[in-house]
Amino acid sequence: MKRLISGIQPSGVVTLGNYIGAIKQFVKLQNELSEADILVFIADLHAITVPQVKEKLRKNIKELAALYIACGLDPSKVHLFIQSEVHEHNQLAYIMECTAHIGELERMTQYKDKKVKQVLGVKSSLLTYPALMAADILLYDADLVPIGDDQKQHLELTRDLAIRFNNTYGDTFIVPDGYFTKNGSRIMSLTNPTKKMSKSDENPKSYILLLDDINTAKNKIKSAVTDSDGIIKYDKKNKPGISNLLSIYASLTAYSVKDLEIKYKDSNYATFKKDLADVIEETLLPIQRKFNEIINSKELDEILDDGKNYAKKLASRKISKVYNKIGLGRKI
Ligand code: ATP
Ligand code: LTN
Repeated sequence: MKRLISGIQPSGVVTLGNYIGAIKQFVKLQNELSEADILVFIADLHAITVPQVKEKLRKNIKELAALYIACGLDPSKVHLFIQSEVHEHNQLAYIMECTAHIGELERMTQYKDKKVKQVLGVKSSLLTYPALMAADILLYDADLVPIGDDQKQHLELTRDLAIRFNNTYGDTFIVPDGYFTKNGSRIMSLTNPTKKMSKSDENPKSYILLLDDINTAKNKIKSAVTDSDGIIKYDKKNKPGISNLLSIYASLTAYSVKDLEIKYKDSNYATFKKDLADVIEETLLPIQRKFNEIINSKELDEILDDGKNYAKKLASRKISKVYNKIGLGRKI
């Protein structure tokens, strides 16, 4: 039986980028791989590598849980849990820190990008972040990890750490593969289409949040940065803005980018953007409706309790095995 795992940080409300690059893939895999064991979690420990406000963090955790379900994750098929409630993640993260080299952590693009934005000083956990991510994955012997393109480097490192540990202590971890969507693995910012869309961006016009007011979301599409030649054609290098909007459109509908280029051959950007804004509305409305139904329900807590119990069972077994391999404590 294949096992899949993935997580999202509750560092803000989920963006359309997170939805297309990650959550939509989880839902697709859940429906296609009926035999697979799927774990999805809220990566709250990852969120505190940069400063968070307590009340906001709690709200984001709960909302992310509800959004996962509102986007179509089926709790009868997927184990949904909160990372910090399964303490073995921290235990294995330390072992991964003892496996990783500082040089390979310093090479991570996400570290380099986020480091320069930290006005109150860079926390050491921002550097060791990939060790925790490796732990999240290896703790469960996951075979497949659905993620966006920006996490490719972290997954490569996870594989290297698994192989290194196995070579040192004997076969312990499964070496996981990434799973990426062909279209939409990197949705770009609406205000600067050479940068990825990110929920922690300081400019709210750069992203669409799944909980954005519908008209606000539609206006963000209408004011998205494009070029001035007016031709609706995918050309990532020379026309990054319109290419990004084409990727978004294709990811949310049955059209391919090629179909859209033909459909809008004789149209202008305003018409194209208006239609895409309608697609965004059709995407967000049912998600928001379901979100409002479950955000304050008892059911949501029960789902998270069940998920936690399941994850703990797997994680505690694995961490004992790892400690034994290394020779920590006494043999059990
Ligand atoms: P932050 O801004 O706090 O760094 P983020 O919005 O970049 O957060 P994460 O929580 O780090 O999002 O990512 C969750 C998942 O969403 C990951 O699998 C990641 O690869 C994917 N993802 C994030 N941003 C995008 C994007 N712009 N396009 C496609 N996938 C994305
Ligand atoms: N680092 C990821 C979130 C994340 C994750 C994971 C994804 C943390 N642990 C394990 C897949 C598997 C990010 O998107 N920033």
